[in-house]
Amino acid sequence: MLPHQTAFLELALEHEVLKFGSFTLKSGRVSPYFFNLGKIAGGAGLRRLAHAYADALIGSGLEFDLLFGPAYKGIPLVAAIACALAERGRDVPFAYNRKEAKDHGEGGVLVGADVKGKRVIIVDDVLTAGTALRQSFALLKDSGATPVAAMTALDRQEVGPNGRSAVQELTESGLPVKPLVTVRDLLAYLTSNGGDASTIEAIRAYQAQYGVK
Ligand code: OMP
Repeated sequence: MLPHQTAFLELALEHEVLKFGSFTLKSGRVSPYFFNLGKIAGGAGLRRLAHAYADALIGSGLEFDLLFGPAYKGIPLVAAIACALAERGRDVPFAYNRKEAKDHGEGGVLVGADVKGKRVIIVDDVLTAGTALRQSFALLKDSGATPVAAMTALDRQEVGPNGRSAVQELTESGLPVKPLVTVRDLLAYLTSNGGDASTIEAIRAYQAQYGVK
C-alpha cells in the first residue's frame, strides 16, 4: 500500500468513518460495514483527508483543469483538496452543484468556477453502484465539460444486479474511477493491523457474495 493509502485508512479508523455492524445500503443490500466520510468534520482531519486525495491525484498522472464536488459530501472535499493542491504550488479551480436548481440570482445548479471546456475530475466519497457518479458525469457533459475521471475515497468493489462491476461499467462509459482505497485494501489493512477477526470474516463473506471477482 502507498503511504497516502495507509494514512487515509488510519484517519478513517480514527474518525470512525468506518463502522462495523449491520447496515442497509441504498441498494437494499445488508452490509457488515458502512463508510461515512461525513464523520471527518473538523479542520485537522479534513486537511489530512485533502492531502491524501491530493497525493492520489498527483500520483495518478491524470491531466485535469478543474475539480467537481457533487452535493453534498463532495462540496467540502473539493474545497479542501483545492487548498491542499495550492499548498503544493498548483492552483486548481473547483465547482459543485446544488441539489435543487435556483431560479433567481445567478440561477442554475452549478456553483463555482465555470466548467465549460474544462477537463474535470469528479471528487466523491464512496462508490457502490456508481449511481451518484453517473449523475455528475451527465451533468458535467450537459454543461460542456469533459469529465476525465472520478476519484473516490473508497471503492466498495461491488457488482450491480446485472453481475457487472460498477467501476468497469463507469470506465466503459468513459469515466475511469480512481479510489484512494478499495475494500480489499481495507481488508489487508485490518488483517495486518490486528483488526477484529469476526469483522474481517463478515466483510470477506459480503465481498464473496456481492463483490467483484
Ligand atoms: P452509489 O451511488 O450507488 O455508488 O452509492 C454511493 C452512495 O451510497 C453514497 O453517496 C451514500 O449515500 C451511500 N453509501 C455510503 O455513504 N456508504 C457506504 O458504505 C455505502 C453506501 C451505499 O448506500 O451504498
